[in-house]
Parts: sequence; structure tokens; C-alpha cells
Amino acid sequence: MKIKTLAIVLSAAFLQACGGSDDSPAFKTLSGAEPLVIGHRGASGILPEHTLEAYTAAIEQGADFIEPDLVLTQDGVMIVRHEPMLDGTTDVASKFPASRMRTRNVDGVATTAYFASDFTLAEIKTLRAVQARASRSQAYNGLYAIPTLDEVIALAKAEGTRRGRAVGIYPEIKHSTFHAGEAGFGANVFEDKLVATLHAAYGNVASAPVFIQSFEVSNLQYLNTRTNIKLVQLIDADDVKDDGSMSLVAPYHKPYDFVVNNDGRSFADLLTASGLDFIKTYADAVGPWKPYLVKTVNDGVERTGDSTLTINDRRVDGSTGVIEMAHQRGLLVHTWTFRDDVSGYGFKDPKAEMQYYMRLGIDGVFTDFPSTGVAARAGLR
Ligand SMILES: [Ca+2]
Ligand SMILES: [Ca+2]
Repeated sequence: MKIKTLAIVLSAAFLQACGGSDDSPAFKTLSGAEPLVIGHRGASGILPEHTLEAYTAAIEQGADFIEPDLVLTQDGVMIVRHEPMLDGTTDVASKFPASRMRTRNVDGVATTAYFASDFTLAEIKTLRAVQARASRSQAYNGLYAIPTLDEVIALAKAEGTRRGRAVGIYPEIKHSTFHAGEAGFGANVFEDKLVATLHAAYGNVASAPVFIQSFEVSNLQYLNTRTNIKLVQLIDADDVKDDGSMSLVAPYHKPYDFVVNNDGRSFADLLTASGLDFIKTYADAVGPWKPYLVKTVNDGVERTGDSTLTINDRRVDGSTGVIEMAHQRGLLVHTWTFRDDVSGYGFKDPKAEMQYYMRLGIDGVFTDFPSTGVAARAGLR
């Protein structure tokens, strides 16, 4: 019933992006539809990330999707945080004694912190979000609560109804192996919780306005046996080397379940022809970090306006072929992260940067500043 109600308010662009009819051939996306604008952690460029206020701002700015990163509380509730550690994005250290900190193995890195999985939801509800980036406004610190996934879904649905358009959600299971083992929940418990919640909210259908994303592989393979909701394989790296190639250093070199399972493949291996063939066996989309998608050349020209020649000044020089290879296999390509306040590789203007990827055929962009993404897309119509 819920799905039918929602379908009435789906926009044409949204339907096309989800694989519907194509009447905007201006874009070289998989379906020919307009690329999606995904509010990365909400409108996190202006408000503390992963708060209902930041998500609402993203929707206000025109984001098609909002992106809740998920971790589990001690009592097993899905809340939105980018890390299982609460230290960087909340005021936990001012509200709980250091004796509540623990040292835990986070993807092979011993980390001493306040972990969400050591606090009940009731305790976490006493916390307030803070801005994690020193370069961004600190004016909203201490104002906003830490939401549950249920609250994010309710917000997306209410805002979608109120505005007469679909507002999708793009949940990410953070650190699946950590939650299953180190945090003590057991294998696939996190995944089962997410599926149960999403099916109750949207139905077990590929047309749900939902993408589930993960940097790990085996949990997505498991989810593929449990849900028809669209799945996204994220592809990370450590950095970009001076010569423009990808730097693959632990723990960002490969999916962490590959580390545990002694799988020899790196993230970069998953973007080769055989790697994409593999991803196609369980996922609907691939979400590489953006430097994987464009070639860059060091031509000695300063482009970012800071009078300093860095990796960010390299001239972009077309597609690496990843977008085309993924599209040949029927995989959508969504990439991240575009920021108004951080120079992208080869661009000073974030709108021009996103338009470059949109011209190449990208199916969706994650941005901390959704209004810039919306403007970039509008400029290409
Ligand atoms: Ca994320
Ligand atoms: Ca520069």
C-alpha cells in the first residue's frame, strides 16, 4: 500500500533514474535519466552531519536522496553516524566519563574511543551533534540530537509527501565485520535489522526509493539473497599518488571482509572488467571514490586558486573507462564526494567539477552541498 501511495509522487526524473522511461537523452547515464543528487550525510556542508536538521536542509536544497550512515547502539538500534566512534561528531566526552571509553579493533586498527555499541539508545539520545570539520561553522554545535534510522525514514516520507516528490534514502552499513564480531552482534544481524526495517517501510521491491551501500562485499552478497532493494558496492582507496594513480594502503586498500577472508583482491581490482563482472553478480550499482573515474595529468598549471601546486591542480583528461565498463554491465555508477569548500581534483569550481562527471555519464553524485549538485545538473539540461 505504501509503495502505491509513494509512486504517485515520484518525479519523472526520479523514475528515470530508477530505470524508468527515458525522455532526457542529454545525459549519458545508464538509463538516460538525469543523474541523482545525493545529500551526503545531509547538507553536511552547512549543518552538523547526520542530523534530522541536516537531512531536512538537503531535501530543501533539492536532494533526490539523503544518506544515512548506520551504526548500532548497545541495545541494537540503528542510529546514524559515520563512525562507530562517537567522539568526533558528538559531545559525548563532555557528558560521559573517560571510563566509558574502550579500545576496539576497527578494521584492523586498535582504536580507543566512545563507541556507539557501548551506549544504549537512551544514553545516545542525551548527546548532541557537533561539527566535525574545524573549517565549517561551529554555530550549531550542541543543538541537534542523534537520530535513529526510523526517524530518518519518517522524515524522508513526511518531507516527500509535503513537497510532492520522492525523497529517497541511501543507507550505508558501516563496518559490517566490526559490528558482527568486535561489537558482538553476530553475523548478518545488522543486515537482517536493516532489511526488516526497509521492507516494513518500503516493501521488498527494487523500485523502493532506497539504495543500500557498503564498502564490504560479503554482506552485500548476503543482502542480495534477502532483498530486492538496490545494492551498491562502494570502492575506496587511501589517497591519490603524485602521478595520479590510486594509493592503496590499509585499511583503505580492500574491503575489510577481504582482509579477514584472505581474499587477495584490492578495491582497484574490483573496478577491472572481471571485478565489475563479479560485482554485477550481487549488486545494482558501484560507488567508487571519484579519482577512480577520471584520468588526470600534471601539466604544471595552478588551478585551485591557492597559488600552490598540489595533486588538486592536475588537469582532468577524460574517463578512465570505469563508468563505461560499469554501464556495459548494467551497473549504475554513483561517486563521491563533491564539496564546495574542498577543491576537487582539477577544479576550483565545484559545480564545474560535478558537471564534468555528469557529462561523462555518472548516474549520481554524493555532495555535502546538494544545492550545488542541483545547479550543476540544471546547467546541463
Ligand atoms: Ca556514507
Ligand atoms: Ca593549487
